[in-house]
Amino acid sequence: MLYPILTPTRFLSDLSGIWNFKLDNGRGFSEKWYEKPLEDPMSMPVPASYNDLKEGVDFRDHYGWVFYQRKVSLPSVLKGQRIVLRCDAVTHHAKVYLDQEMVCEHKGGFLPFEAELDGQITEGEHLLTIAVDNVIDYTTLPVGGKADMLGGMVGSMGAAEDNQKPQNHPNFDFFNYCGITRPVKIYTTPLDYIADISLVSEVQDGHAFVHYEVETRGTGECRVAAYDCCGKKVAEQSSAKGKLLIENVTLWQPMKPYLYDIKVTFGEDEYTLPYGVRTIRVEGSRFLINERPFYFKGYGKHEDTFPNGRGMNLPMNTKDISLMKWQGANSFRTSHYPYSEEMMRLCDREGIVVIDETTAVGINLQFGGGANFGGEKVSTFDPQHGVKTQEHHKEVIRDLIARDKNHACVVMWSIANEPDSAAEGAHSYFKPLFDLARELDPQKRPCTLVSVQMPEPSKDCSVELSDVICLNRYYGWYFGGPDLEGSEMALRKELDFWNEVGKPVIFTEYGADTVMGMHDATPVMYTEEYQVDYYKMNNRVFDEYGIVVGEQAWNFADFATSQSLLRVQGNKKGVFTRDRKPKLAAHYFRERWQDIPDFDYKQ
Ligand code: GCB
Repeated sequence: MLYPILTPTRFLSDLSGIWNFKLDNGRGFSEKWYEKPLEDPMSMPVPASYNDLKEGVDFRDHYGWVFYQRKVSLPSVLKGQRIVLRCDAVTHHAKVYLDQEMVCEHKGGFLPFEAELDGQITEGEHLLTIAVDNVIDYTTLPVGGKADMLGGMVGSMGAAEDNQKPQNHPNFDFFNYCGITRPVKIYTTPLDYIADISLVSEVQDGHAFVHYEVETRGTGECRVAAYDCCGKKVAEQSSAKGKLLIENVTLWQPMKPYLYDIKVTFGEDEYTLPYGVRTIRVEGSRFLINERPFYFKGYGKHEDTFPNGRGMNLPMNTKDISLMKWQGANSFRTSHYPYSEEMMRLCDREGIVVIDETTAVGINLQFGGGANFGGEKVSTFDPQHGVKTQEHHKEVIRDLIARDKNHACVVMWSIANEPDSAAEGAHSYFKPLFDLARELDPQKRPCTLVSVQMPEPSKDCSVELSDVICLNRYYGWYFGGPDLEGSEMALRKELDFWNEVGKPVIFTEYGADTVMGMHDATPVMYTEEYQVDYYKMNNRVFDEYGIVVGEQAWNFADFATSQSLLRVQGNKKGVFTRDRKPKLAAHYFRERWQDIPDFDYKQ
């Protein structure tokens, strides 16, 4: 799937701005709100999550549908073009109407979808309405507890049982922000057009073959050319499938990015894709980028800022990458959903390495001791009562790879975060998903699932399925805290097990909640000093194991969550605060990471 851009043959209009907005009162669809201008609408920016933009619990925690609306009209010069409406992310379920007609519907809140409007959009003004639903349950990704039961990761006791009002019960630890969180755009192409481009690099003796495949609709001649960063043509072919030879190639390297422009023309259509040439391979317990052992230094992140919620925030994305570079970090994971394409393009140009995660978080009914299903223990993959997400999970994998397959920054697919991967049925659930990702990715990147801490890691289906073992571990916090000595022993014991498995290991989460400004001479939990000691202990152990090829602290910054006894106005495991001020640990990591090279740190 191509990112929409302006080219000599394509027009692009970004519909970002203030839209009309209304919470559904249960009659939005029966009264067909999409057919006429919304009555007494609120003002709402697009893109943004709506939750933090008006006051009050009823607004922030609204359950169900909301309606966004604006007028659109297109210049008549676009007549005769193919006209496409593109929504980059609508969380979690969208119904899109143009005047009286529904033009498309989409499930899943973090990937783009499109509708062709050629027939519908005529001269004059049209009413564009996007109805958005935020309901999560055990058919959606991310997963929510059953709406009619107590649920979620941290179930509450008592009063909530008497409240029959439907609510979301996220089975995950981040606020269920929703709305139109990324831009809505209209773009055009000629009627015969370039539908997709897939690129794979092979590097030999300083030269690269870029294997390409252009998917087209209609008829026309296809030409593909590569330009270097000075705009000089370095290779050209005239077929829809083939390979470009780039002599004396400059590779895309972590922290030293280099992008070629791959320019495709087909009939009257033209599209240019920035592309970094690099290779990825796992060999034994090493993760090779351009054939050199890479060490991941960085974070699990969130798209989470105030008051945007999960709404795209280009300045904050830029700031985050700058702060990571200031520390010597080189990578992050898109926990726990695909991030905006703007962020992925930024990482390509900044040389940041990305582990790209699907929306599959919460596929684990063990959280809260099973309290999420009214206290009844339900096995996660129980065919009758367990999650019903596998088909949708496949769709998400398809759409994620379709969107991100050409990004140089993406070095691995994360199929899920902390599923119940040692449970009965986990292997049958995940094997087809790994197979699908491996089949669909033209670059054949490694695949992983990110494992939750568990008593018997040998039962984790990740041992067999993952190319790289990704561990979320909280030795010294949830497990063993505040006894860092005992926690260190337990961590070593687990790593001895992984040593035998022999695959590369990345710690994709480890962290301790820390309230900025809380200090003590004797480090106690929640102080900035404890966070530093916690990380020192964990890092000391990682350094002793050659199989550990990466450390990604949890989390880059404090972030919003549902309310619970364990969350103090959100999750405070950030190494930075939510407004990006460094805690002590940020300075500690800065010292550590500046001394750790991107390559050849281990072995
Ligand atoms: C985890 C989850 C992450 C949570 C984190 C925590 O294991 O993957 O989403 O936020 O723990 O802080 O508890």
